[in-house]
Amino acid sequence: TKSIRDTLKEVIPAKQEQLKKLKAEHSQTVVGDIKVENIIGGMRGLKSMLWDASVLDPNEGIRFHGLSIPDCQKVLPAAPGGKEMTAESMLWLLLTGQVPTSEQTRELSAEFAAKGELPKFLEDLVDSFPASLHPMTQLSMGVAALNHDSQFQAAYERGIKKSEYWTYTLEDCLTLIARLPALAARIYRNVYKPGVQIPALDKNLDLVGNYVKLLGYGDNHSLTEYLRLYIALHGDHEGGNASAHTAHLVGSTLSDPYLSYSAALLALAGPLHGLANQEVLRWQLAMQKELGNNITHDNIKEYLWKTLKSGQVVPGYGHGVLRNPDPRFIALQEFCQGRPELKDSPIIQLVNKTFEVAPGVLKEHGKTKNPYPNVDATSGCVLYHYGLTEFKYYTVIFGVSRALGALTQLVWAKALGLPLERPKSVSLDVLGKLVKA
Ligand code: AMX
Repeated sequence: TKSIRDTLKEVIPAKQEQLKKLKAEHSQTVVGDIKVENIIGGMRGLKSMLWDASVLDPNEGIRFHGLSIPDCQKVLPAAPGGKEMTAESMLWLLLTGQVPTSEQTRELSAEFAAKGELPKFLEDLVDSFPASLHPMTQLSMGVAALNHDSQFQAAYERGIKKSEYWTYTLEDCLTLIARLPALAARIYRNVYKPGVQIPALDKNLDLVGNYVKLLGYGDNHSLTEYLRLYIALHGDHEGGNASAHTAHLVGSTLSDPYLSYSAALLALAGPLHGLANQEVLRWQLAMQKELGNNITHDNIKEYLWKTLKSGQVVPGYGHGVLRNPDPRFIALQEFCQGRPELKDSPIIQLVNKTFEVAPGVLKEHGKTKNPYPNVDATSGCVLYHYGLTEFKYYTVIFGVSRALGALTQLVWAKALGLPLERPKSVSLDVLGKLVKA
């Protein structure tokens, strides 16, 4: 079987050619206008960066190299004994644009399991963190420290040709992905289950299978399948979102993949981004507590208005780009509907009922451009049902997942020779002059 390295070697030249042609023939072609609203409005809608692996359509949602989420669920290989697509399958698709065979993904799983153990100094570092340090801070620090073994950094110091950057970047990215489960699980155990022995990686398991095992839930097949789906689905969401964009920006300085992704994780830790799933759960549990046994549409509606009138956002609803229910939300809902143990769960039923009411309320409220749920409206609530109730940890799982897309893009940025990112900023006075000119 062809390895991921050989597959990439084959697909890179065509993309390099495509870029070269665009550069040669269209460098000066205008593709859009910059409006004042873009400059003062967080650059929403401004088409200004290259990101090849996924494209987000406001109505349809995300496509990975042209494949929608239902397409991916159909064609991407599952783990032995499972039905859901794996992290390895999604990574292969993101990196190469091709659908791997089961054999190819299994080889990748074996490679990840073989090199996924943490260096001793890193275990000691993570063990020295106080349990009160936010798990995302721990994850970001751990990922940064893994750059101790960066092949890219070592090769750069030695002096390498630009055309070789991507190969060392790829090695770092694969090693980082391999080590993320052990790092993320160690943080979980230290913070929430201190003193419990963490098992070794199982050479026969896929990345997520091992992650769940190390977390201590290895005998829960349903949770393992949920996390396979969750981690594949959250793998990439275009390049402009805060974490992906951060990885890209930092990587463009030729910082190595560990440092780039460490920075991205700090962006993911914000409540408007990756922290939203924990906010949703907190909010849904508070609603559950207040409504008690009276969970009716009218009572949920009233609770929604109370949230909005107190000046808070409804967590899990709205999106910077999407203008319809997020297909990732739909995929997770369908996963729940297909499983009796989840269908009857009170928290999952409450998420469903909220979904039936919230879009109407948000439309009436009239502020958000998208009154529909994003993936976070359900993702954390399902984890809660499974007994993974430590919601400060949820963004860490998101962080394990988002590595797939953000690291893919670091490899491609090097393969395509993308330059240092450096947009031009303007002062208020300059902007004032520009609008008069
Ligand atoms: N509830 C109430 N008001 C909302 C809202 C919501 N869910 N979503 C947006 N609004 C408000 C905004 O606060 C803004 O109000 P303002 O004009 O007073 O500042 C107005 O509607 C317009 O915002 P927008 O253009 O529709 O959204 P945005 O692109 O600025 O922000 C997002 C997008 C996701 C940050 C926002 O919808 C939000 O805060 N949602 C709740 C938090 C959440 O679910 N985040 C998860 C995002 C997905 C992810 O990264 N994981």
